[in-house]
Amino acid sequence: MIPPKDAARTPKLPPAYRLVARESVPSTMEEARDLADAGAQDGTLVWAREQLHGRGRQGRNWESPPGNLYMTLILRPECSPNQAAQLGFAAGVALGDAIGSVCPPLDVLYKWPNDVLLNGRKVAGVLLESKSSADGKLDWLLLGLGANVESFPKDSAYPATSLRFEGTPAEVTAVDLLEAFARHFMNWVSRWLEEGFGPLRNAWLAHAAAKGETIEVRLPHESLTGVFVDLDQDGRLLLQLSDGTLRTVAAGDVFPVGS
Ligand code: BT5
Repeated sequence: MIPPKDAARTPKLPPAYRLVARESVPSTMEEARDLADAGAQDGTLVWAREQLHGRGRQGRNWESPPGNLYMTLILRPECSPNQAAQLGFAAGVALGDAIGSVCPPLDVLYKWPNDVLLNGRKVAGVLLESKSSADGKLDWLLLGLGANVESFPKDSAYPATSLRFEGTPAEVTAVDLLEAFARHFMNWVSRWLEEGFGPLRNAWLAHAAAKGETIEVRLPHESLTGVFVDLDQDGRLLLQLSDGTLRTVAAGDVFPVGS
């Protein structure tokens, strides 16, 4: 008989990663930042079973009870900070691949910039933070990933979901998802290093949510409504406004119109 998988086991990651496993932390971002500042090497991955103060972009809250996946990866790619932001797409697509490899067939879509949706609801989000030296060279990039395996908040700004809610059997745990993610992410990073953003951009666009549809993009001081036409070569959103002009958006929050 095959023994039931132990949800409490420690993840086994490919040798390119160095796992730092924690039970409970305020946020894996802070843990990773301290390690990065102390010189931790590329591939150091901070993983926690729960976060007490998990955060999203713009200082928003990220609900982080035990059972879901919370991790931050320290990366030191030799590229500009702008190019490094493309790794957020690698995280989204790698998580989509990971879901495809450990869960029953699910309708995975990517929501700009780096969210992953299941049946139209957010299952995962990515948070990127970086530090550059005075000459503009990237020192480190922190890639934070939160993915809902067991539970999700009921009152989020964008409707949320979890793998379990979408029918993934109880045997599949956050540890399984992390292991699968780590493998796929590594492959996408190698491809990105060798071939640039093109293949990643294509993979993302092939499952992009709301492409060709009218969307609302909320920016810090304004809100834009237009058709999501394309991603540019750097991963920025191209939006066609009602007067026909094209607007390039580097950061913002996408919602269906009128939501
Ligand atoms: C994100 O922000 O989507 C990035 C989330 C990154 C979380 C990871 S967990 C590991 C690492 N350590 C951290 O402390 N953070 C990273 P954003 O697009 O700003 O989404 C935040 C918004 O999503 C919130 O304002 C809520 O409305 C909603 N939300 C909060 N918790 C959620 C959850 N668990 N699932 C889905 N939506 C959530």
